[in-house]
Amino acid sequence: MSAPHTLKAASSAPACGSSQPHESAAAQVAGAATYVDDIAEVRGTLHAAPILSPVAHGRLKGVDAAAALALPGVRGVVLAQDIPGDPVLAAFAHDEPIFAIDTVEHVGRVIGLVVADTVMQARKAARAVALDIEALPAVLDVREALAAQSFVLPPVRVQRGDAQAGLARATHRLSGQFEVGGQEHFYLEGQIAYVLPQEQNQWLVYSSTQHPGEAQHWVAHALGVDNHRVRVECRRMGGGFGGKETQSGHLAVWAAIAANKFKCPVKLRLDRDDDFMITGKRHPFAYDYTVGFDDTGLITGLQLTMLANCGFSADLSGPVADRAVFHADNASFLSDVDITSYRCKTHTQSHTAFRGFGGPQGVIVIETLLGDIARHLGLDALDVRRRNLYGVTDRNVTHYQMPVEDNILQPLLERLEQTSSYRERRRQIAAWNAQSPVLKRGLAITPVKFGISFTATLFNQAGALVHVYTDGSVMVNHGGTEMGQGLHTKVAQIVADELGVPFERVLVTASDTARVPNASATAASSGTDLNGRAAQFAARNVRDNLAAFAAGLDGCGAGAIRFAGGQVISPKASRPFAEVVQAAYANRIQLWSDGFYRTPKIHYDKTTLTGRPFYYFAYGAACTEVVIDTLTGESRVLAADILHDVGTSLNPALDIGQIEGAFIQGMGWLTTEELVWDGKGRLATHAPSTYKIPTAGDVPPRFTVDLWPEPNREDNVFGSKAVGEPPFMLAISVWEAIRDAVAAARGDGTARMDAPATAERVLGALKVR
Ligand code: MTE
Ligand code: LUZ
Ligand code: MOS
Repeated sequence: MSAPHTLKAASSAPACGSSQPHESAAAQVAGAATYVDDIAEVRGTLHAAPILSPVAHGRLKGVDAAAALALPGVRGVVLAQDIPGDPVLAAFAHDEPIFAIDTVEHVGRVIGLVVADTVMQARKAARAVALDIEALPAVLDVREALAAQSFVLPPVRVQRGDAQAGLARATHRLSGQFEVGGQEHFYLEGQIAYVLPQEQNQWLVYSSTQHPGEAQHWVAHALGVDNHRVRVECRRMGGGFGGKETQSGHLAVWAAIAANKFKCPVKLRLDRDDDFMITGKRHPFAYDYTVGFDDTGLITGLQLTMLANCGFSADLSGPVADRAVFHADNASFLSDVDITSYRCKTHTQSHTAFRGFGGPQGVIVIETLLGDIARHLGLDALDVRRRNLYGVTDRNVTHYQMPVEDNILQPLLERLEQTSSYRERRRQIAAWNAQSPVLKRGLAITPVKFGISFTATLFNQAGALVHVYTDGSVMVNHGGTEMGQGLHTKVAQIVADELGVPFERVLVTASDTARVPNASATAASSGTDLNGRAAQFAARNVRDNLAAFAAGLDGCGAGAIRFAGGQVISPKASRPFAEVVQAAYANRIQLWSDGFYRTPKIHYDKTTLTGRPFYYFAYGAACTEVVIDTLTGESRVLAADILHDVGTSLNPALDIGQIEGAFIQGMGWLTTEELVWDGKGRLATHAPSTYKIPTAGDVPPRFTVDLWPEPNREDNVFGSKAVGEPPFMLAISVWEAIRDAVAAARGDGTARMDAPATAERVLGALKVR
């Protein structure tokens, strides 16, 4: 595998702040980047396929594998009784059997595996397993779940001020219900794990996972061994998007149980349909609201009930639903607010992390209400959004009691309003719509304010290892994982600058639980904030050792030594980095170190959801123009102009790529990506034939991304801000622009609709009663 590499001339300029190409880009386009399924299989590797429940809720009375066992290549089946350790997954809530034991709780629930010589033999045989299941009544809808008090976790209520009084003194009130659909992650590389038994009850696991440490812990718990016997490695994922934060761990556990039973390496790779049927998705939400406001559109009171469809188990639903509560304000100061969040248990897949992690389900409510308020009052929606914006010196504390200290919403919105020619286009669109009976255009600017830190405070820690070899080359290993977002590239940039060496001298290697233990998931957009800092600290330790050594050579203070341009520079001499490293090695100086980082300032009370859950906020805004066809309900995004805050960009190309990708992924969530479960709880949309993600052709013809030119006001690595998730919510401007177009077509100042705004829903919303 010799990838054609374009080696850039080693530059002496700092790496941070420059658009270094993604460390895997060349290998990826050449097909030479290794994913789990590309790892050469060890002789004797067996392949597994899952046995799935066809029933949403039922008593599992028997599994008859005789027909499957008679098929060619089949080695056997794996069921709950084959689990040597705890049959319940080591997930935080401890509420999920690894394989269904006596009940099945969703269509696609994994009951066990068939293991065979080839993957096709295993998949065919899995379908031949006869299941005896006595169907029970299934809860398929969140409102049914609420009525039945069917919850995976208890409800949470957050209040500030007096919502009832705020509603009572309002001149206007709107109440209603509203639903937002879920979303399939649709990572290009499906879920996969490859487990290899090693000597003396040790286990090597290759997993496409955002959380190797969790997979390690889960596998060890299921096998009944200590964590140190399980090593999990992940070089990269072909996309994760939150879908490999916990869901990937299930595959590792299932494959490990099979590997244990057959004493052979076992690979488990799901095909796309099974991946859809088995794994959790973005949580669908339903809402009940009453909002009160004055003649200017200022919200005086909000009563909100959020119903999160969590599926059959808790998984990450607690922190997801918490984040939805934390983002129900988005950019608006809510003086008097009362939010109740229900974590509903339904008989569907167990819904999980997905880019934004509940944030989008919070932000979309308030932005929808602001659009409705504007239309109700005949005001421009941007003016109403501005009217409710967080202040800088007052109206600057969130409903969960966190002061917003870094608010740049006002100038950011002002600049986007100018650069997008919002007012002018508003007039043009009104004139255009007046002469266009069938096609109608719509326009919207929506802001984003997204809290950065894991809401589960303990996860905000990271470790890293930096090794400097005697030739001056540098290897970094940290607890984060690469899923395409460019984390490894950014960490390499940070380490390169800390040591003053060219970017090309730094190599980031696969994530590995044997190198950095107890690492958090790469999630909550905090990959660079956490691991970048840990790696910086590790590199700093090595640099300090080298500085002390060089100071000794030249008889100066260590503080006088600089590292830049591949040189170690003292007041007396400038020496190549590799030369100093060699000399330091010869003098028995330590050339490698660990680094550890924990996010400062954060804390909060888990029962009242009050405190400072976030280190800082990332901001942004998007101006989107759409056109809808009132005869077919189809919509297209014509233009999107984005102004987004990444602090001081570590890598503008990667950051802009993240912003573009997040916007398009968010656009898919709100337009064409519709998950449909039928009356029996079967997911009817389980392949690209029926589930439509955006394609290259859906990218708006005009698509501009500008970065806000100010560093992070908190002390974060290089002055940067996290970028992975926040821009996802910029796509809510697509939703609001579509509703603006719907309102233009209806002409009565309303545009009620559930999300996503599929062609069918848009047509439905156009019907004037
Ligand atoms: N970008 C790509 N290309 N692929 C992904 O899977 N995941 C997103 C985001 N950007 C993702 C992505 C999600 S959900 C998160 S939380 C962050 O990347 C995680 O990486 P980071 O913390 O390093 O930004
Ligand atoms: N909190 C959060 C979390 O804000 N984002 C996450 O991805 C997450 N994952 C696990 C637990 N809490
Ligand atoms: Mo991202 S949803 O935090 O993996």
